[in-house]
Amino acid sequence: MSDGVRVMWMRGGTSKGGYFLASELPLDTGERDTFLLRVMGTPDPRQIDGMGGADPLTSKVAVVGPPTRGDADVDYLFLQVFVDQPIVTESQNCGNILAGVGPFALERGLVPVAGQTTDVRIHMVNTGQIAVASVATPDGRVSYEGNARIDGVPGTAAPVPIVFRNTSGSTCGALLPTGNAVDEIEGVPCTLIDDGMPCVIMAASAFGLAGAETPEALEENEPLKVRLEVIRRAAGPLMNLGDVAEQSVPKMTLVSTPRRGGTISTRSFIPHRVHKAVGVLAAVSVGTACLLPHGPAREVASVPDGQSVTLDIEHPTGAFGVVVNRDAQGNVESSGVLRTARKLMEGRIFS
Ligand code: NQM
Repeated sequence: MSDGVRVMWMRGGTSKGGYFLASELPLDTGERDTFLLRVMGTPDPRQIDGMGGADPLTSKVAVVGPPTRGDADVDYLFLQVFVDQPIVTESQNCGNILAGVGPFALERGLVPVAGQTTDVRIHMVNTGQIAVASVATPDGRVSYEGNARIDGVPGTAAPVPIVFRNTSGSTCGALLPTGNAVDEIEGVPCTLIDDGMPCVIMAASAFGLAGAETPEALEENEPLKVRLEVIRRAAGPLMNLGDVAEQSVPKMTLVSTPRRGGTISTRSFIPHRVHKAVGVLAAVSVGTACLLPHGPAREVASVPDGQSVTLDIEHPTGAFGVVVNRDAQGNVESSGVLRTARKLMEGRIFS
């Protein structure tokens, strides 16, 4: 590693991390993970000796390479590098870092430019689904500039619309892995759901909260954090995730009535820090929970009518719109989200 490894640092949606070509990282996963821990400066709450930003949202890695299936243009493996524990996990997907994958693949020549915009079919290796991202490519190259605005990111950038199909049961094997819309864990009614991201959805009121608390206030609430972790550890095996002690799933989402005219209000523990916004596939999963016949989400949600609806998932720094298309039976067939991405730097990184 003395010559370093080529990397591009990018903002993807409301997250940030290092984008690597798979062929330029160590093949052995143990060696790869040791390298990535050094890259981020983990374990250390400040990540002072690395590039991580002392937050799970800025301690993320995309590994991108040629496709291993015929209906994709590229493979994308997401790796969450923990901040204060020496853990690199493949156990979750990330729809925010996903937003940078199309631009990165084009920049690295894995995919040719197709016109004013280029659709990149991304095989999300962690969970096995395809996402299609449309990247602005005027003048034959990626453009990061534009008028799209997403909550949680200042300013505007080129839009990166993304469509997901068949995200139901991506990791847990079924949308509702227990077969129930509601299960009770430690006396708290929970929806255990996976529409792209395993989430445990609970009413904020079940914890004596309003649901509009700041992330900082929630992170200071030690008894709450302890209780949520007990519920999370119990939910893991019920969701077919096994022992989740060292996994970053399931996400623990507290819901309440919308405050700003949206569909529902959320506060998400991911799983130990509180998200400053909400994850992409987590928002899709919360949106789908709002459409269930009953449960903690449905009870507080304000759901628009129709087969194709936009669900505005409110979060601490704004709202996240998920366009949901349902079949005649009401099952979610596909969902669409708007993200943006920005190339921040490229160079070589040393371990
Ligand atoms: O749910 C953070 C993020 C995410 C995940 C997390 C995400 C998603 O915002 O698809 O994007 O939940 O750890 O980057």
